[in-house]
Amino acid sequence: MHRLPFTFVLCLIGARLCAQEPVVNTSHGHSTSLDGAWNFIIDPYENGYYDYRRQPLPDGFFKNEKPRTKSDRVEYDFDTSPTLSVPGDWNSQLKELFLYEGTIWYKKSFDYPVKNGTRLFLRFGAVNYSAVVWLNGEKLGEHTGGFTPFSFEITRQVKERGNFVVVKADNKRCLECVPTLITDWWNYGGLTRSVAIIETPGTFLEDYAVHLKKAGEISGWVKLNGPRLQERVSVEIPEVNARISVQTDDSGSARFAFRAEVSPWSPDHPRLYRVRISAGGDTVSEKIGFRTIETEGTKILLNGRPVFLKGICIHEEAPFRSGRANSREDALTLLGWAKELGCNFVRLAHYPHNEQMTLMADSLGLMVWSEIPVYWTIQWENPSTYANALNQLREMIARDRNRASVVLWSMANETPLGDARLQFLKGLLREARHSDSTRLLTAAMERRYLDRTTEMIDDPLGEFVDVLGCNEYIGWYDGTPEKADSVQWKVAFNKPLIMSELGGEAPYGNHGDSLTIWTEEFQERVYRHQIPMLSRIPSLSGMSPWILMDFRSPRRQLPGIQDFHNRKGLISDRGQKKKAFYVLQEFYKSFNKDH
Ligand code: GCB
Repeated sequence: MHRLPFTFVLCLIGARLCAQEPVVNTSHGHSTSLDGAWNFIIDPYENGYYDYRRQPLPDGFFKNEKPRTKSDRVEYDFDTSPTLSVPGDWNSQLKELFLYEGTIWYKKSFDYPVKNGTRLFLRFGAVNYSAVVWLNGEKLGEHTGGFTPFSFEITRQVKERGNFVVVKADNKRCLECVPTLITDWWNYGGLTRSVAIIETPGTFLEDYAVHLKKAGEISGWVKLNGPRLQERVSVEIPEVNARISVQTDDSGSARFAFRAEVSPWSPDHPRLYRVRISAGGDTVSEKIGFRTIETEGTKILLNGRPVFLKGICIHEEAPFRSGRANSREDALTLLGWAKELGCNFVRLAHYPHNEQMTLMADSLGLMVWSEIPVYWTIQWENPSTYANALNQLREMIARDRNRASVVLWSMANETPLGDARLQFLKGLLREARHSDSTRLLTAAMERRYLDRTTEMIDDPLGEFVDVLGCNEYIGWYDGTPEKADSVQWKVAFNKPLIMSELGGEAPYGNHGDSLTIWTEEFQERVYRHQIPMLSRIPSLSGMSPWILMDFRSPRRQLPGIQDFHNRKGLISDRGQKKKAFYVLQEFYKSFNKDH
């Protein structure tokens, strides 16, 4: 809850990391979209930023200058430059940008009916990877991390007419970045998510949490931002006639707890209630579900009852067209397929997905694993890499802390053992626990062989998470599918286990016998041997095979088979279901381990 000092510390560690501003959420009533066509300039040499000695330019592209006389030499012009659609990655919009990694400048003009007494924030749903933002030629700030929202206050700068926002977006990969140089997904660049101006009163509800503490009891907190921090705050759930009023302290914070007979949210019953919070002149209103999630030994309990997480992994890849998914329709298609598969759970890999996904998961009834892109080999000893990961974690939680669907925050995927890595991840776990005690914490870990038929899960990180995640590829990277028949699993911790990845690749429509690699029949065979093996693991509390739909990856080039796609999807990127889809569907529809 102590957002400002915390942000300040982070910004000291990782100087360029953060917009030192609250992540203003879209639940605020008045929001004006800046989505649509933005002019752009491709700038691989960063001409708009540095001079020829690589010194910062005082009059860079951010000034959006026009020649004043006919003799003036200005070598760029946003207004006669082409446009890109926002939200949208640049790689999928222009052939020349398919493999582009570097800087692109974006510009959008707008008018705004300025009102006295209100505050304005410019909010970006996400920019991959780093963004520098100017309004009317004045720098607002910078942000690092490609998958989380950020905002800047623009109250002072906005005029009635002729405003222009300029964004320098840069998706160059780097060793110290999060994620780092190597991933198995496409490095889609640009303003991949919506941009909006959010209007608030002078003092507004910066952040709040409303959760089910136990049956019949709601608890939470609010945090105000502005000149009048001591206010009465009311929280109400009109449908059940429940309401409380509390007073904030001089830091603008208040905690509350009150009785409310809400019916709990679950995948079978994804009940959401309109919740209204008012403080001073500000009101937010959103639909929130109420549930509890905890562990007991090797079980996961949803609303106090054991639940088996029947899941699937998903990348934020757009169905039917290429590129990043970003709309409500994309979310409905992807999560609709997960429902059809028989899932009650999805792992949103390997970074926070756009907010339509968690909103849709709330309303369709799917539990969610949400993660930050601490993937493979991060610079564990670099303090600014740590500050960056911590900031992404903080922003992920700030955006989705009121989504009932999100039951697991994951810190990392397949990271190599070592002390620096353990300290790094323990730090992230501490932060996640501190800022949100209403979810379980996990990480997708690796396993090792004790002997040819015994798999061991004993990563020391296991001691610090609530739920163990483990990726394994028996039958694909690891032996034949039949190898699964004799493998036994040992787990060093008395905790629930989710097999967070497994699978094999096949392009849709590539048929042959089940011994022939890359065929749908081979992929189906992997699943047929995995399922009985998994069913023998007593502490297994869930699974999320890899992956719902094929996705683009620069690592996957095999012509005619992969063509820059990881083909482990159960569904092709054109929506065609492969044979393995039906194997998993049959298992999920018939299996009931919730006891
Ligand atoms: C993994 C990674 C995932 C890859 C997948 C694969 O273990 O976690 O990002 O895409 O394997 O297909 O190899």
